[in-house]
Amino acid sequence: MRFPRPLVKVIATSLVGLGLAAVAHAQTAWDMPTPYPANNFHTENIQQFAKEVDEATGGKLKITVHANGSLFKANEIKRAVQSGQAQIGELIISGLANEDALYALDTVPFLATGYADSKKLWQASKAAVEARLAKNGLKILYSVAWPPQGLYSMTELKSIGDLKGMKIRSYSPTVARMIELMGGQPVTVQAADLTQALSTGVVSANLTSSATGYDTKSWENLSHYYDIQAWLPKNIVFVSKKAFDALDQPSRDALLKAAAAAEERGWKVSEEKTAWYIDQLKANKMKVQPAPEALQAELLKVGEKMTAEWVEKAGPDGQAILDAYRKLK
Ligand code: PCA
Repeated sequence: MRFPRPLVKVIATSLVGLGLAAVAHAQTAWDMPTPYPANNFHTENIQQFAKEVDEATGGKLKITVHANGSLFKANEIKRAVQSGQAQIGELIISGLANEDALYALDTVPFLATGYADSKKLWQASKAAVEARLAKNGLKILYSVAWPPQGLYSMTELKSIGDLKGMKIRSYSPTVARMIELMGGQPVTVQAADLTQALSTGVVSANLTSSATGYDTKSWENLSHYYDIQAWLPKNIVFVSKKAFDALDQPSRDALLKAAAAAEERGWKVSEEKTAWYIDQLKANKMKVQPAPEALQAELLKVGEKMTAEWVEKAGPDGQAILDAYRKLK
């Protein structure tokens, strides 16, 4: 069958037109697995970041956030991005501590216990963490700290002896080590499974922030919160270098700009919301208090031991980071 010539021309022109339109609106869709619930402040910050990227790229780069370990579980997210199953993700740095001691630095107890020090610790260690992740083809976009970590318990604690043999929930190798040194039994439970682990009695104490205590309705299973302010662990939002390099320059610029804004916003919200989170624990009838003196002194000793252990593991490079941090203080 032969088409009349003018018709062929019309069809050909519109095909070219459609092709151009497709290029002009070429859309990149990224999946972003994250470990924490949708209403967590990190996740809300990430949603805002994704929205800003969408707007700044005129809809060319769409990031779909899959919160609460729904696409990949917390401990699968790094590998998923490394292997291209997802393009961007979020994780807690100290969750990687078995790969390299460097990743454990921000969970060394009592090394940096407030926001100002925590920022300095990041300043001193950021380049090394970036270089380490670059070896895996990953690029950090930004990092945000959690509120200070406290100790939740079902019973009153007077000294470290009260933790003897207790099953205590851990989220990273360093936290597990601290629990061991406190005489407890560490049980690794990711945040997404925490409420269940508490309600079924798998663990009866927990080391985490007021934020996660609030997110997981700690008061349903735990009665005491000791505000020991042991450290401020950090999350990173990171991207596969390959996916990043495949973007056009304006999209890369937009992504980096939104990331810088998210970092600033995230640290601010984390710090500002801490008091609010603690108030929520109180409002829900938890006994919120500083650790009794004896307990705090014993915990500080555990911190000293863990600092020494960290230096030994992290070697001269680690020592140099620690020295740089202490100079900034
Ligand atoms: N919440 C996360 C990590 C640190 C924190 O404050 C958790 O408990 O898993």
